[in-house]
Amino acid sequence: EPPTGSVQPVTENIERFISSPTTVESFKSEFCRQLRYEQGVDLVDARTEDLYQALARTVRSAMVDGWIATQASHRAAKAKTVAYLSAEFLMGPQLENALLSTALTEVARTALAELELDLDELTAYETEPGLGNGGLGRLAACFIDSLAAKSIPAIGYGIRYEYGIFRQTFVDGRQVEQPDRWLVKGSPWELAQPENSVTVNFGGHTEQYTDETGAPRTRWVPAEQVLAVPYNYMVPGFETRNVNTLRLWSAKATDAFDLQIFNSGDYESAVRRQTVAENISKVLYPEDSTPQGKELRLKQQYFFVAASLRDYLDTVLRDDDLSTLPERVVFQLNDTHPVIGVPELMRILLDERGLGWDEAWDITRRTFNYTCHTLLPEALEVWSVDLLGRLLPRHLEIIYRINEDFLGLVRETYPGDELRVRRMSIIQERPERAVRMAFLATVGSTKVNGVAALHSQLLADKVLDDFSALWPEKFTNVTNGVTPRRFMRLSNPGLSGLLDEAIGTGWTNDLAQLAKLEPFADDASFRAEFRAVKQANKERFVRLLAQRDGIELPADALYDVMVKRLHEYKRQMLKLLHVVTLYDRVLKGEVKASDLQPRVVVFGAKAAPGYKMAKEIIHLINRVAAVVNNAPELEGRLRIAFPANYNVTLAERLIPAADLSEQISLAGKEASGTGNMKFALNGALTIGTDDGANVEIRQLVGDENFFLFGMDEPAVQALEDRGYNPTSYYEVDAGLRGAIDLISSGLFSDGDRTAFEFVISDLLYKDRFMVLADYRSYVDTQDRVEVAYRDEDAWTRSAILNVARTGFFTSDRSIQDYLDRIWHAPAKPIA
Ligand code: CJB
Repeated sequence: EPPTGSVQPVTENIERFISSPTTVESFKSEFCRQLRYEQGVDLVDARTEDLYQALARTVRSAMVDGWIATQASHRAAKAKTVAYLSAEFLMGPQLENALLSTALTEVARTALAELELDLDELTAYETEPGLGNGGLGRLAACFIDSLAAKSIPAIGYGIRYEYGIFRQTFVDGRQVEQPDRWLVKGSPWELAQPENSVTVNFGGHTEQYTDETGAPRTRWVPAEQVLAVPYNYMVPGFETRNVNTLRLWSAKATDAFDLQIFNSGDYESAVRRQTVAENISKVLYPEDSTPQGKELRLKQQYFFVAASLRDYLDTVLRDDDLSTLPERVVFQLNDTHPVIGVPELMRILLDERGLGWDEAWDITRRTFNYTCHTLLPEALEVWSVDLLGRLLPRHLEIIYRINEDFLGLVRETYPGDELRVRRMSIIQERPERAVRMAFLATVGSTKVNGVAALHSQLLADKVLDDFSALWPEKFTNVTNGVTPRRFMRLSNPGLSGLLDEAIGTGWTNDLAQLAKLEPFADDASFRAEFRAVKQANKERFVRLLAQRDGIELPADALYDVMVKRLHEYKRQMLKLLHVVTLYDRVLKGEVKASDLQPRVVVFGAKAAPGYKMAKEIIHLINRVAAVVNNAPELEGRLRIAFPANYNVTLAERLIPAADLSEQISLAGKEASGTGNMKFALNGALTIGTDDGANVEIRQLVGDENFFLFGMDEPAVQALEDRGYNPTSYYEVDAGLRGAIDLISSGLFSDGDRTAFEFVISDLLYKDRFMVLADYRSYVDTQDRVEVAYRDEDAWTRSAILNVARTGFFTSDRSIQDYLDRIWHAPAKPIA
């Protein structure tokens, strides 16, 4: 469409006048222009910061043509769009990925070298945007990468938090959180579009009135307004010209607030209200899987969802007729955080577009789909009716009506079954009246999916069993995946080079081709090369950790890695008990230190700031590390490294260096896991329970290439039903007793025997996640790992087979499954 107003374009094709920096010469020129005219510094005076900013903006400008063309082409084609609604996008560093996707890595390297600058040095300078907590946010980032790579019209919608996930530091071994001020120097990757800002309303009341036709209608009369300002991030696809959009919203006070400043005379309180508005996008809530039910959090959710729906309908779609909406867009709900979008779309269709209830409901239900990421009951969001009614009165009315109709259907289907009606109600009555967001999502969506085969089965059989009985066809599975661009090609250039030589370069966007690697497992010279790559990756990681954290490690050791959020259900305590057991055996003279397989145990984990047990476990790990790492008895053969502030940047260096991947959650608790996939794809063997996607990994790599231990989900259920008594395990197992007693002895706490009572007494008397029940199986399996690792050839063979057999776990395949089972949105590669 031509721009409105008096300004007319001078030509259709402005690309005649400008060109994107795709050659060494033009790259150099754009870089210098950025440095001088945008950063305002001369090359000789430029600091690393200036150079990085100029470089990033140069690369960004190389993506703009594709980005503009993608939007124009998709609009012209009226292409069906996937709108991925997610409160988190844990993107990781952008520069390398943008260079890879634009195929400009070598151009940039050469251009910079000609200016006597080093690409790798500038790459290392980048601070990542930490706009997510963990798996759920990183999955969203992998998904938008794959959507772009597959040329699917897609938009990611989320929040531009001013402060991302906190920066973790350790003080005396305890976690201390520092604010993540990732935006203080500005982000070179974003394009603000304040002219496309939209208004989001809150509070107030509703009114009934009759419209021109005499029909009764409702309108929402809100009390507060906030402006949502879009910031666009380009999402380039690998080996396609398509560049999709990630649109993150930032909250700003509206003019209404400014007017009050003029009129009220109460300047201070007017400014204070402005701050209140802008608080909405201030900070990412750091609780992973444990929603706190805070008012500001609900405001965040409605804020970004309302802005996104408004943006999609008015700016992207620009279509008056919404009756075909389900053919034009699919709103994918990434967990329950965006579920308020269901009543929001209903409100738009009913109150703004004047549709009748039935038609509005039909459109809404056909437009939304819901992905559930958990099985933990405490992770399922509920919003008190009180709070929701105060903040979003019209939405609460709509939710009540949805529930009324839905319970009508339940009564009709199961006459007289009032117990079932109460169980299935979207509104829970106790402990307080509240909206069950997972139920609202299920009722308001066409499809509901879990994120691994076991998880989807448990969802249908346990968490949402009544719903799957009512609507079996609604439930499906899409096993998670990870992007091989970032987590192989970029993070593991050594392995990538080997793969390119062995099987060609096609694997990067067709990961099933990894199967061609299979015969190389039996090739001794290939195994030697594979081992050399792993060794070089360890050395690279050792150098990084020395520089980043001042941690000195041997590179010649089994690298045993457990990185993920700190959660009791993930069982970092089980890993720690194993380490303490190894130490205890040496102290007791049961094992000679010289017989120990040299091992470096790496932990990386952030705890939610208010999660006491998780923080105590972090403290305990650090205290054990301090003793073990300096214990003369161990002769340096057992080391614990717990670098603070594990993030995507560190993951990219650590995962390629790992030999052993720890995936040891209690069976039935980890929905899927995605770290497990990244490790296997980088040639680590897994020690794991039959949980989440571990099940599928093991099926694919084969039992002989996977260290399975512990109870499976039915065994866990049976033990729970029998009554679980952790102390009984302590009493009969001398190894377990040794480890626990060593912790209680004060050895790790300067003689203070009570220092870790909070953790230890919970283990002995409660142990909700059955650490003690799985201890023996875990430690015995670790002993098998140690033996297996000593057989270099057999181990390497298994590692290669892990790579060859896990191509299934590319997020490209996940996206294809979403397309086939849920979205049905065709690819639209641009010319
Ligand atoms: N997950 O990261 C989160 N946060 C939540 O609040 C709930 C679940 C994780 O999502 C990942 C992506 O689906 C899963 O792989 C992981 O098992 C799950 O814990």
